[in-house]
Amino acid sequence: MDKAIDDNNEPQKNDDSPDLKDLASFKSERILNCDSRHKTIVALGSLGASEDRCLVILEKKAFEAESFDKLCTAETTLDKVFRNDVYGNYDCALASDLNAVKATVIYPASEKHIQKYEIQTIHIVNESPELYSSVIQPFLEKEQLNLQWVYNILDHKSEVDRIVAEDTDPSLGFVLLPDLKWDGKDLKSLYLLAIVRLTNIKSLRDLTSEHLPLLKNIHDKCTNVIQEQYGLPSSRIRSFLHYHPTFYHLHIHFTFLQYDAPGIHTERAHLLTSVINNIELLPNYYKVASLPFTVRESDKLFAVLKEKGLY
Ligand code: M7G
Repeated sequence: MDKAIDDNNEPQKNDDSPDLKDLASFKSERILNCDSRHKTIVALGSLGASEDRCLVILEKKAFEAESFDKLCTAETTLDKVFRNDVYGNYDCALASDLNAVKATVIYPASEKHIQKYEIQTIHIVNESPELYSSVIQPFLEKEQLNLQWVYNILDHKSEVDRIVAEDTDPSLGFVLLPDLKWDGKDLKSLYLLAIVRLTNIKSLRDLTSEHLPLLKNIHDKCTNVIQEQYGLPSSRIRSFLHYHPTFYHLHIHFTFLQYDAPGIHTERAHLLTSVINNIELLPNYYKVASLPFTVRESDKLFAVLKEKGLY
């Protein structure tokens, strides 16, 4: 597998590190983000005596309508805040098994992981093909995040039991599995990822008519599997690519349409059907189009763009 693009001085995962059973060994140094809308908190710290940095991301889980009855028992206690006319306002405590929080631990965490989760001022860049080839592409070649987790999935070294569908064809193939962000259960937040087998397509920018069979294969097979396994027709699924992605190995996101998933905004998400259509209309569309993307003020790329007088 081509790993040249992995050469980025990131801390490597220590495969001997045990699975965590609790967070007692996590020492928090700084809260990077606390988002009341998405009900998430992100802390930067360390684990035990290690000097490596660790990120802990906690996210309150959504309710499940089917198990609402379990929420209304004597174990659900109410503490009155106020009552006014017909309005009663209470602090409510649920039994711990109903109050689970999704925890993501990134360890060791690189500077890029930290930047990704830290709340930031962001700007839009309208990336022309010339800007891409002269500035952005050379920058990306030096500054990419490690893709080992992607190769581990493709090589069946990690997350094998989570694979939902697989096509082993060397040029049309992919692996479809739940995204890191999805627990694999709650259909209201369904989030799957199709990772292509080809290792030479970095992003949307690299796609041409040569890749239409791959894109159509992924679209058709993944939407069929989602219909069969989760009962959701393609009309209820949002399939899209990010530009720029965080990880430069082509992958396609599949989410439940009514889920306000992170990263679905117009400045970043490109619907798979539109991508296919654009390439059908113009085979080299993504080579000649200006593509917007966002950059944070703390990104190294922002400093590079500033140096070029673009900000
Ligand atoms: P992206 O478009 O490169 O950027 O998507 P984003 O992370 O800003 O969205 C990469 C996708 O891969 C994201 O949706 C991640 O949640 C997901 N992802 C990242 N990692 C490290 C893993 C992993 O180890 N396993 C799985 N299943 N998904 C991952």
